[in-house]
Amino acid sequence: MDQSTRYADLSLNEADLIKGGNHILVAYKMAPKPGHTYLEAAAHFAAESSTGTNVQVSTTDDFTKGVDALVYYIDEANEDLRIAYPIELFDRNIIDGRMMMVSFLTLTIGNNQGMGDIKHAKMIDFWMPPRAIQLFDGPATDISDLWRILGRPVKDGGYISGTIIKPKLGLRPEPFAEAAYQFWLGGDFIKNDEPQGNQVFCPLKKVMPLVRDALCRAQDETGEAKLFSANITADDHYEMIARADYILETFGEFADHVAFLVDGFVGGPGAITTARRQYPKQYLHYHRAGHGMITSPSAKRGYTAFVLSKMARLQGASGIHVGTMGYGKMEGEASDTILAYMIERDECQGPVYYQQWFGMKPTTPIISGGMNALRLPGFFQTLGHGNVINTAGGGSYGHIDSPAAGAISLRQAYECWKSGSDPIEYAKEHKEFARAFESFPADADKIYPGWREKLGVAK
Ligand code: CAP
Ligand code: MG
Repeated sequence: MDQSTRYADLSLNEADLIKGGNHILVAYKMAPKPGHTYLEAAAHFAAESSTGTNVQVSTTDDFTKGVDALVYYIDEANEDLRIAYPIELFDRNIIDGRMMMVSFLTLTIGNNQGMGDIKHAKMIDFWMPPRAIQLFDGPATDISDLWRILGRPVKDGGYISGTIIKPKLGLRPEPFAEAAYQFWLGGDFIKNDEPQGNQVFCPLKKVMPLVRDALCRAQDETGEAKLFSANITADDHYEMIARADYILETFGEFADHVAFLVDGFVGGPGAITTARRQYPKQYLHYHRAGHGMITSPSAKRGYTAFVLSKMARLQGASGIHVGTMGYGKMEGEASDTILAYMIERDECQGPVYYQQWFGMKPTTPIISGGMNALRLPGFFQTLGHGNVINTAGGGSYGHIDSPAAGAISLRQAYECWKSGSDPIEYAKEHKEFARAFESFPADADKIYPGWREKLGVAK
């Protein structure tokens, strides 16, 4: 059934829709299956994403038609489909009237994923009107709260050197806490790896007291504040709360040094909002493990990593992993800087829409995935600043001298970039950075050809 007369209006002007502020606009890359015209498939897509189905229903009235999602732009050659969703379509909390991410997803990336007449559709951008920005939680804390604890300027406080306790799983409480202590002797920030929680060989109630002790000893030894991002992800809301409460009680006087890590993609919007709303004083660290199933450029459905990052800020993530702009081990490229700029700035041009955030707190770009000191200078050059959290697991625990040396090499890489120094020249004066070349020789060969001769390191 061709529904384009009802669910499409190509006379609508995007600038007018933005000025009107009554719609959430969404841009997709969509292709219909053979045998369906583009506009007909697009209109059915909009129907299934709002008020319709595949046939007319007798219960539709004029009001219903007034909240139809409308296709307002198509460019078949580029698979460009843009839809205007009336803001009234989206579910609101009964407890406080706020908007919720699960409703945004269930409409804009719900039944329309897998329709019989759609070959593929992937969301590449969306625009939130001012009213929606007012109605999403947004971050309660941001990187300035961490800089304050670290004793740094709360504006442009700079690079936070971090790691992930490695190996990813398999450490019992004592070696886990020792790994943490060893890194904290040189670095700022440690996170649980995304699957670490309450495994039987490392019970949370045994390991957290030891991690707290390691944090205190490292603080005493270095005279510097240390931070820990504790994974509280669980299926059950009350399990998350039990973990968070126990961790805060355990860290006691240093509870403000604790961030909460939530595997937000696999955990879903509810897990993020549990942490955001139950613990607004704690930095909310959004780990995106699993996102690649739909955000990978090889995936033609779902949404992009850019869209995920933008949704995370709306939901209230204090920080989210945004990749390494192609410098690390995961998929990514230099143009991914847009993920960082969109979540840290108060307004930014996305792939399709210009988004204003109206003072919503920024979300920190968290840089992770195969990073080490050698890869960082090029990364900072690409991003253009160092106001990020970097977590390097292999880049710290793989340093041939020690985790602390690995941590120090990360910071030295930042200082090297910030000072505009040549990395090889900088390495001649900074031992831990120099030893990173020997720790990661394949990277050194690739990024700094001839480094052995220049640094006098024998094969
Ligand atoms: C990195 C990491 C992170 C990935 C996630 C891992 O470890 O802990 O989970 O960075 O990817 O388990 O691989 P390494 P992203 O530092 O040892 O690579 O940040 O792109 O979401
Ligand atoms: Mg990990």
